[in-house]
Amino acid sequence: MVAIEFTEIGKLFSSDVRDGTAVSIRGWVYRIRKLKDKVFFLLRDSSGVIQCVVDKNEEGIWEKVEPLTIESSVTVKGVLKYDKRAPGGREVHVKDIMVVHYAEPFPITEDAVRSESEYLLDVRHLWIRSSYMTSILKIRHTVFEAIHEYFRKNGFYEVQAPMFITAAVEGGATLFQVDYFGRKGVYLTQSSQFYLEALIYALEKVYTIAPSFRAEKSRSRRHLSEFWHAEAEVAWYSLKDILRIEEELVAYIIKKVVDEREKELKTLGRNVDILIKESELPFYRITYDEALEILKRKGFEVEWGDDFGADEERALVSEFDKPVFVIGFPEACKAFYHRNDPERPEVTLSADLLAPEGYGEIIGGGERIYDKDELVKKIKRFGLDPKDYEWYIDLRRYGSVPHSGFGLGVDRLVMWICGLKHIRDAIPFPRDIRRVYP
Ligand code: NSS
Repeated sequence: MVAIEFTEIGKLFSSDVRDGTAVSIRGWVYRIRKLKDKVFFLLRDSSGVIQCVVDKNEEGIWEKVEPLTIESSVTVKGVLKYDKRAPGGREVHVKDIMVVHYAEPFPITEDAVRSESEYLLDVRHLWIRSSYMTSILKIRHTVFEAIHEYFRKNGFYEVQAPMFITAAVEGGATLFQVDYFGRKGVYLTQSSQFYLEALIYALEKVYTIAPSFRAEKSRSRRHLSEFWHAEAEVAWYSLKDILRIEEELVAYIIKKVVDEREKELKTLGRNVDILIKESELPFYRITYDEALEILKRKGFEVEWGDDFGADEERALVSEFDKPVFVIGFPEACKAFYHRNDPERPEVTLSADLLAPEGYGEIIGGGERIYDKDELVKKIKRFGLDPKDYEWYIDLRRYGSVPHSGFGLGVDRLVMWICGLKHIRDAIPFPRDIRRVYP
């Protein structure tokens, strides 16, 4: 058998493919329109969509095309024609077709799509083929690529941390317990941070991209129970140093997406100019105290020491046209590992990065406690048992250094970049309190 070369459908729209070129393409039937003497169907592959036309006079083809169904898989030989009436100005006149699989009636109807129903989540394994989801998935791909690029260009080592762990990083309330060979006290990780902290003593600048797990008991537009976490940790770095890395990283990612994914952003109806403006450096920096003043002015009943929820964050970021760092949260708002400010011990040397347009927190980070006694005291102050954190405390026994790090919620970043209403569309197979299927 002679191997046939197939052209990517997206490439058929490039200027060097001339009218009248013979082409072979393959893919899935996206839409069909059957007339008396012609059948039009849109064929899609991962690179694009093109209209195909079958004439009734084409012998041996008509019988194969008449029973075609949405999502049937086919290979097509034909001639590329320029035609203003076709979407994108080009179409393929089919000269031969092989139907690899006649699909059963596709269950996703236009009504289901319009209603944006839960049903689309039940059939997520099929819905990911839509142009909406495909555009998001391509942007997400570019986001991951940009994260790796940024860190690698800036001297970070990529590392991997375990997913089975024995003590909470971000508080016991959202821990998933697992049955680990019958042993108690084993959980899914909430963050790779503590392992990155161990690794800086070998590699100084480290990062990882991995899932984190949180038993988030409420449903929200921006929480998943399994999310993708890009985390970095750097020896010798202060809060100020790490904020610079955070903003550079976010700006780098957005620039790459804008450069390489304009078509996908447009498909999603995302305003690219706004994104470009939003990624201009530096980002804004305000203190927790200033944030509190803004919220009070806007009528929120918040007191010093309160953490901000989604509503407060939305109100805050509406004041800014770029991301904003909120710096110096009170001790009680943040996990125990945050270093308290020696000049003002009631606040931590921490910062959240809030995304504009109502999206809110996408990064949490700051300086870590590096003095052993200070750490043990704070663990106790938080009602935790130092025994559970023995190896972590150990890091403060052997050449401890000041260090800082952060965690970026990649799905939240994708949600913002794509302009999505709900985080679950930012990830192919979302997991939340109600959903572990498909
Ligand atoms: O809880 S965080 O604010 N911080 C940490 O986990 C640190 N241990 C990270 C570090 O310094 N290495 O979470 C960090 C980010 C947060 O800003 C969100 O963007 C995202 O992780 N995040 C989530 N995304 C989706 N769903 C859920 N449930 C979620 N929780 C946090």
